[in-house]
Amino acid sequence: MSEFKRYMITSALPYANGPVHIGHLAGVYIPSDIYTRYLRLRGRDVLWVCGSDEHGVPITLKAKKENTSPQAVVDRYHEIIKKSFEELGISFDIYSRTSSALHHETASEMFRTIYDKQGFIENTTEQFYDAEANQFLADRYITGTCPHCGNEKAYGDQCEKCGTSLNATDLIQPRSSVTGNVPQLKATKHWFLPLDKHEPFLRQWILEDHKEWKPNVYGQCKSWIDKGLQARAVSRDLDWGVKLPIENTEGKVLYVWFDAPVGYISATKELTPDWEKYWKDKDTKLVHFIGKDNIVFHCIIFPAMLKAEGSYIMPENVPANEFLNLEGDKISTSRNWAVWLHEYLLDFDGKQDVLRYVLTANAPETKDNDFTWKDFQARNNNELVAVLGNFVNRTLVLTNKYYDGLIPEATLTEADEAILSQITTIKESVEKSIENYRFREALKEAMSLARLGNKYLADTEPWKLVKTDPERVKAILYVSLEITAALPVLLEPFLPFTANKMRTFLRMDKVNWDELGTKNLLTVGHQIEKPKLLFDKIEDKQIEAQVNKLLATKKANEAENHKDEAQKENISFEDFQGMDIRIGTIVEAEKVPKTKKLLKLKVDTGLDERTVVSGIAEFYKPEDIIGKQVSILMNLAPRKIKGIESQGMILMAENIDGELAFVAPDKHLKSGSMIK
Ligand code: B3M
Ligand code: ZN
Repeated sequence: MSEFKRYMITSALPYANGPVHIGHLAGVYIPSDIYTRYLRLRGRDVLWVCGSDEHGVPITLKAKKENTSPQAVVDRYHEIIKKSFEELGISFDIYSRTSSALHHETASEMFRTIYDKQGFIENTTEQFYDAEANQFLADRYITGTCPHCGNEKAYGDQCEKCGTSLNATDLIQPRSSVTGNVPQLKATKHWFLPLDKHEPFLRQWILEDHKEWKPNVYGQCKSWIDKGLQARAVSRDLDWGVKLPIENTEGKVLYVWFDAPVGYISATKELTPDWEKYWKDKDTKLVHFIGKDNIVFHCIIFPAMLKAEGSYIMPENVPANEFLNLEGDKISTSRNWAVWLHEYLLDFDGKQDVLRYVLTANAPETKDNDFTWKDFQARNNNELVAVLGNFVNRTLVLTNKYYDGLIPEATLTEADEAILSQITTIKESVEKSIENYRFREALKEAMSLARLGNKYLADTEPWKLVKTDPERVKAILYVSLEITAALPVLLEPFLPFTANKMRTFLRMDKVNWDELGTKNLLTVGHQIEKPKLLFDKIEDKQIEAQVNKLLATKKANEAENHKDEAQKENISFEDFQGMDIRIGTIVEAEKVPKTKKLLKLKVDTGLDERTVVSGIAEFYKPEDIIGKQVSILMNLAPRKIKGIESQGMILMAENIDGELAFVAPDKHLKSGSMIK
């Protein structure tokens, strides 16, 4: 294994502004639980910390929306999150919170040490200010268009679409989230962490010394560093957060991304007086589990803070995952488009491992992935029930039937020994995959032992042999029982509830990972339990209920959106008449090269045939729309799009999901017919 003496594992602190959903689980908490459970099974010295991230604008915005205090919001969600993690078997050594006094003290100290070492730059800059709300607009208090990808809903600190970390003043067309007003600029003093000063260190440490990091993580870091690092403000004008620990700074707090990662350290302090060993001794392997939107904070900013402070170690790896979508759509807390953990636990009582299994088997480790309820059902029925459950059940049933549940004495053939030796081979490949943060592969390999067992039973058919060759049957069941006993060891990191059940069936204690394959796990004459099923089939109606729940959400969102779209201001009839809108017929259509959305159309307008570039390529194939009638705004000033002159605009209707449809007459009209 590795040269490290101990492990410090952290998982991103969830914002306490909503419950946890399957995206969080697949991205962060299940992989880190697998990793930590595995290390514990190997007897490693490991601490795993997490907690609620209770500061930051998402919390205060939520409080405002619900007409309550930030403290009330975090108290409520902290409890929900903590409880649901526990029920899913997420085995943190501590689940703490950043509103604790210990955390405030720890974060202040971190700031103060860097401050005393002249690690910050003091600077007065112009920040956005909402005069009506009488407050500065930090981070999510401001939205606007991302200068990098054009996302119109980017926040003042980050664009969630392209992952870029932003300064509020980078946004195009900024708006206040409080009043919707266009904000003004107002001078205010802040403290900045000069990332540029740490660039040589970061470049060497990441780009040279950690080429083994996942390509998505390494790539993001490289592009950040190559773009040139800039100083980042680590203070904010807000009244919720850790108060700035310097004199005369009333109304200022630490930036949430300054205090939150320090939360890992405070949680460790809360856990053990020995915490420094885990954070300052270079024999500790520090690993941060996060989602891809947190990469820069954990690979660039937090390490720069730790470096500036001077006494901490750096993370050895940051195995960030990509995103999990839900039924083809981006998971969203605000749109309620999610499978919420606390609801899952109610709807699928006792099926924690099914969710753990599906989210691991389908984890977004290298690219974004999709969760569907159909896939959930299929994986349960075809893999957990039909492979794992079936193998274990057959072994237990036959052992009870033939030997009253006693492990038989047997003479093994070479072929039997060869099967048993697979346990070690599989164990080694699981080990390798887990150590390299490839958990879906690791699970697949662990499950391959159950597949092997199933195939062995199918090939040897003990139920047929039992009359003619009872000695052989003893060997077959002995081998099957040893496999059954090995499975809970290999599966424990992934399916802890199932592993427990299996041990109960076999009446056996926990076995250490490293013992597996070195000795027989069951002794001859040992009594096992009467068989019970490990997994049940999930029926269509359970899946339909979940799909219907999502459909209802979709409907509700649509209604909400229509309500939201307030009517525009009145215009005069003359204003309307100024627009020349006619019916046209599409006569040619082709994709505009190197674009995703654009089609170049030739439209017969009755007057002429003209070229119009239209952003409809995601919804219409060129070959399907020849001959279609559309409405065209004729007298829109021509403009160049991707080098093509577009003469007019095709009118489109757009629904809440951003889907576009032509606005067309309900019977065929001559091209050029006027719309009035
Ligand atoms: N709460 C952001 C997030 O949930 C943040 C993580 C903090 S980790 C120190 O995406
Ligand atoms: Zn963007």
